[in-house]
Amino acid sequence: MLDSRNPAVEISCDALSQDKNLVTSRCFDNQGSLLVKNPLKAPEFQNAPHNVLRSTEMGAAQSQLKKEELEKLQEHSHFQQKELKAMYKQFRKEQPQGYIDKEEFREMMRQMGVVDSFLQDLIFNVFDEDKDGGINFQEFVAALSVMTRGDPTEKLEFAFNMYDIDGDGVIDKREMGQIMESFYKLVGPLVTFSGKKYESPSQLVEEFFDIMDKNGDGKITLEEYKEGALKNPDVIQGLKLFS
Ligand SMILES: [Ca+2]
Ligand SMILES: [Ca+2]
Ligand SMILES: [Ca+2]
Repeated sequence: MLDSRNPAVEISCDALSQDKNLVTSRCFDNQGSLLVKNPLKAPEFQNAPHNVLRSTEMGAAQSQLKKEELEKLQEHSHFQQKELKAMYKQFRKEQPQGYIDKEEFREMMRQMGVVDSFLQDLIFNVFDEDKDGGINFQEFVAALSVMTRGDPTEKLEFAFNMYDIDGDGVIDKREMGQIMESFYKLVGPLVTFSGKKYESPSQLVEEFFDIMDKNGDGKITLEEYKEGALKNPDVIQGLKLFS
């Protein structure tokens, strides 16, 4: 959430953890659209991720997941096998090629109201774990699992990976500056940090580094990020894209 009054970019299905049939009844409506809680002013994630669940590894022609693939996905996600089966079936039907490319993902994001191409790419990059330019079924499941059912540590790592744009293992001020610029374009001045309002992205970046960059080297490591997040939950609450 960016702002408790305007939780604009929270992308998750509501109350997933309580819903045993989340994939069909909660996450996806009758048309196969992913229902998104609090999208960026868009009511739902229309026509979206049934385009997503494609897998090159699992084979375009494969109509069902193999037993060992299912077990592996279950092991590496918070989804049950029957949920994974339903997700796979639904998405495979729509997209036989096995992955979603960046343009398709951008279109999905636009439908969600994420119109900023920089933000679209940030989100794409964190989904595309192996950085091959496509999101396969495993990558989609992994990201959705963290976004909807991940524990706090998983979500922190997810956010960290998104902010670490160049993937060098640290967040620097340039990266955080780019991100805050985009957030500002999206939601306007942010209200974070116990209600304090920040009039410019750079002001927020400086405050963020003051709090998070423990050794003052201008870079935030995952450890610093996690530690800072634990000590300053409202900072992270204000900055994380997915809750
Ligand atoms: Ca990929
Ligand atoms: Ca970096
Ligand atoms: Ca540091």
